[in-house]
Amino acid sequence: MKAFSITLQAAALAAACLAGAPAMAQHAGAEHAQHGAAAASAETTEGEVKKVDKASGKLTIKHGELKNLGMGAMTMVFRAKDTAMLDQVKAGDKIRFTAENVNGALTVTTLEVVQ
Ligand SMILES: [Cu+2]
Repeated sequence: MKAFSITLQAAALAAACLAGAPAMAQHAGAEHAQHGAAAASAETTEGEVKKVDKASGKLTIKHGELKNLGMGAMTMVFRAKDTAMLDQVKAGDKIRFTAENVNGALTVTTLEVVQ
């Protein structure tokens, strides 16, 4: 009976590890994208600027799907890679941008206002 319950625990542990695997794979992918060669392959995504916070170097974007981050459409805060980006946009602007996971911070790495 004791051996049986230990086997169950081992199985539960294995299941937990498997459940964690896709998230780890995603992180590896995002980190890989930071290496120069793969960075260019990050697709641009359409978004709408909701808020620009120059003091904290962040901007809120209502964005479409971000395949490279495994993210669906949502409104969220991103860090700006370059604070100069924050001078290029204002709330209400339609943009095309690329976002990457830079050291754990979701960061807008390129940004272009759509006319
Ligand atoms: Cu998002």
